[in-house]
Amino acid sequence: MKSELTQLLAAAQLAADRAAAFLREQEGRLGPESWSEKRPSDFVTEVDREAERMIADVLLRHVPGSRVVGEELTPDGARDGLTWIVDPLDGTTNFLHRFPMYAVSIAAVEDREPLVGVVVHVSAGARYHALKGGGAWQDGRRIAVSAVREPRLALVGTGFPYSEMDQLPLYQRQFEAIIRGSGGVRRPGSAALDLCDVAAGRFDGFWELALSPWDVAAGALLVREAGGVVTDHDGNTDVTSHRGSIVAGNPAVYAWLRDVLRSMRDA
Ligand code: 2AM
Ligand code: CA
Repeated sequence: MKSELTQLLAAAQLAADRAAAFLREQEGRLGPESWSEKRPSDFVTEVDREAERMIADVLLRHVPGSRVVGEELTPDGARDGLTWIVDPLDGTTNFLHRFPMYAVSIAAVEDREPLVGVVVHVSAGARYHALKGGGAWQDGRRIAVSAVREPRLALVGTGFPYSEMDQLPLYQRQFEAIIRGSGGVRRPGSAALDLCDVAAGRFDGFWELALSPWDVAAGALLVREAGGVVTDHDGNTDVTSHRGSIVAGNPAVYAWLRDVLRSMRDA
């Protein structure tokens, strides 16, 4: 099993590195005439699709019999057996504006359980990975969630609603409670990187209302292997099989965030 995971990791890293090199080369080349909107404010370009083709090609060649569920080309693919959950470009809006918070995210999942996660922060050249039972790592160094326990000292990441605007009133209530109770709130714009920031202990917690499996599959394994907790706002641990809410953090800050989110919903 261990050597199997190592092989999956090698394939995911190769695929992510290739896509990251391509994205680095393409940054700043796409004018607004080539951005298309999937939903209001949800942009995609030929660069997202080409990066996903490159990734799928490497993964399927190195791991025959596996499947790919990717944001742009195969979002509704079947998930039985070993399945790769791929976001070729997490943070497309940032990429289009040359704001440096965007990433490649690849996870291997079996029976809804992430086995391997790889995230590459393209402009920083930082490479994150986690193996189920094998810890979380940044550039070859083991990472761990923070030891901050008190909410008023916590730095909390979030993502604003961007397409599903009917969620804005609920989000604004959550935002007010968390900004009042925490040490600070940040919104970088790539959920995969936000979860890496939790795993590395820079963020003490993170929440968002609606994310897709490819935004969070790799990052969730990173957080868990770094000693943190990730669930949806109801406490369910399966965050890779459908779109839904997310809350993550070191165990203490996660517990506080979940209590706040629960009280907002019940209010
Ligand atoms: P994406 O770039 O792969 O679509 C954070 O809010 C998450 O939502 C990101 O991981 C991002 O993933 C997705 N997202 C889609 N459109 C967005 C937008 N206009 N602004 C911010 N995030 C967006
Ligand atoms: Ca994407």
